[in-house]
Amino acid sequence: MGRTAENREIRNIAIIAHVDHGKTTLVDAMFRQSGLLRAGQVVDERIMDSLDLERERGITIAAKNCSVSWRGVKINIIDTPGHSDFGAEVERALSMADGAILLVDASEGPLPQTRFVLKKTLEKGLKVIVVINKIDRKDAQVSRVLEAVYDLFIDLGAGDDQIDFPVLSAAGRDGIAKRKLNEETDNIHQLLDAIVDEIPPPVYDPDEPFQMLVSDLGYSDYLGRLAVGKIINGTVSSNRLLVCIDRDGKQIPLKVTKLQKYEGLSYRPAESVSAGDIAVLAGIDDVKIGDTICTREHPKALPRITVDEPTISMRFTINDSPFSGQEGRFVQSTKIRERLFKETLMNVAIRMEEDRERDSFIVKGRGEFQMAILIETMRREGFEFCVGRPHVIYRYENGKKLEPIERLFVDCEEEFLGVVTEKLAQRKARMMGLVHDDSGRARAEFSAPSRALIGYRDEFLTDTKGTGVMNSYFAGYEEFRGDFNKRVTGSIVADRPGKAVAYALFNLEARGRLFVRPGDPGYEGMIVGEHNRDSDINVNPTKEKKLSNMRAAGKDDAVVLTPVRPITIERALNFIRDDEMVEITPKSVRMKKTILSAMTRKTLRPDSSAGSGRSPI
Ligand SMILES: Nc1nc2c(ncn2[C@@H]2O[C@H](COP(=O)(O)OP(=O)(O)OP(=O)(O)O)[C@@H](O)[C@H]2O)c(=O)[nH]1
Ligand SMILES: [Mg+2]
Repeated sequence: MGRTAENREIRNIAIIAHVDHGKTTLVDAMFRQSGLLRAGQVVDERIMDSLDLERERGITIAAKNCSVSWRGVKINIIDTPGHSDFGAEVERALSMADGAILLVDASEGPLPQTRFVLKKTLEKGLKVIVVINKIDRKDAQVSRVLEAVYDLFIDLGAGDDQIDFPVLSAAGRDGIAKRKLNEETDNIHQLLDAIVDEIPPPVYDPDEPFQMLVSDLGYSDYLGRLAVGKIINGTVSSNRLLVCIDRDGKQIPLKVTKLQKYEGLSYRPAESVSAGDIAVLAGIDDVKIGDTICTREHPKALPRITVDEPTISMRFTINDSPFSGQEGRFVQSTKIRERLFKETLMNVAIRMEEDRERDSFIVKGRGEFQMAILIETMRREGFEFCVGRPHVIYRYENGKKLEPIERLFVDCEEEFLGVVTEKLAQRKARMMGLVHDDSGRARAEFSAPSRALIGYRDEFLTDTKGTGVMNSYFAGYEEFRGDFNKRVTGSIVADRPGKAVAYALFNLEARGRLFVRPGDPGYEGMIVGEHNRDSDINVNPTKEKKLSNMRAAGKDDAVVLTPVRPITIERALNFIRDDEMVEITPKSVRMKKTILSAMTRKTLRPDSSAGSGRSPI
């Protein structure tokens, strides 16, 4: 073991919490009050949510770095997502941090993802500052929530010094944070002080040569690929000859053409960057997250970033519908492969395998929402492709089949608990706990197979009349709990090409719920609706009324159709079955049978009309 030294000019913190507990909003307050933004400067809310999809959905998708300066100390901040599908982003962010701010909503208390992110942080031995946030909420219960946080630390086996965490109460949106709940303040200075005083500065070994762990990749139009990471030891300067050590231990020589470090929201050129700080290196093409960048003279790899294994998989193929190539710029399999491969480089949670036999790609990740975001991102870039139904990834150990299991927390009005519990029980979920509170709400905890939850959220919201809240975290693999039958419905499938016609749709309404409107183009094998029964039916949505009777023809225009809810990517992924796919283009989301011809479907699989486990939407 070498010597250790501290870089007291730096603090590296990750901001972690359950989804929506106010992380990104708190970072805004840090920007404002550390002098980064001019007084009165008008900026968007949640400045760090810079991706289009983050702004549209109001949620953080990727962990991102920024920095503020406080009392002469540079604080590198990593804002992380709270949605469980993006949990790997938190694990990646923690690889750059020496401490974490755990935000907990003052009314909701610790929720499943609070547990997940705290567990990862404690496992790394990082110091935590607890911030009970949103104390301005009328239903805030600061002391009860704080008690629950202590319980959580104990439950997760926190060490004594970790349990001895500093606590602040905050209203991030109002820019307030304080140690004592009843003290008056109009700023978050005490929080910034706590970061400087209580989060340990990064330590390094002054005798070791330069080593940096690549924790993020960026891209600049001028500089090309950027490698972002914490400098673990030594110092780096521009134009140094270095090597990058990859997963297999291979050393790839490289030269840093430009060296930068974080300053506020972006990065600025730097002569050199020293141990403990986060550097942004340009000039390195062949680098991946988890690689070590070090000197050619002393190449020594750091432990790679590890993230939980993917639990779900989905098939991506070229768009083989008759409409293929009409709306997208990138349609070829080579382009899709290239794009998915790029995703695996930038996104530690995503893996990709090629299935040459079926000219398709198996993409693995953490959840349906994460997949939906990847699909949406690709279609906006101009891609056209098809995807299959998400499947959970099974494992086999000692001859036993194992499946991913989630810990599910349901919060709903008591009157809906019965139906929720019944449906979950049908899906092999087990109730682990139940608390009734005074306000007539029930909180139930289940251990549920991940496959039971795919596509369940919509149904849950319907069953609880929109008032239920459900949250889950991945608890690990357990023995397969056996098949289960869900309530099933079939598909209403077009049997020919052509535009849908009001008259035909009106007559089809009795058969189920429709997805298309009059005038929507279609093709044979396209799914135009959800059948009320558990079988598929082939129909003609283009059928016009015979114009033999003038009066009747006039009436036709007056047909009133039930409004059609637009098909979103998430809805489509929840809806399709194993023999169906979603067709995605920059302009459209359509669902179709994998085999388009009704005749071929019939000959290949005479029983293909039987429903196979779709829940109604
Ligand atoms: N009442 C109240 N609401 C707040 C406060 N801070 C944030 N919010 C609101 O909470 C919601 C979520 O805020 P975000 O900052 O996006 O939360 P987040 O933790 O970054 O969310 P994810 O990154 O998606 O996990 C927004 O509607 C905010 O306006 C606060 O101090 N008080
Ligand atoms: Mg956020």
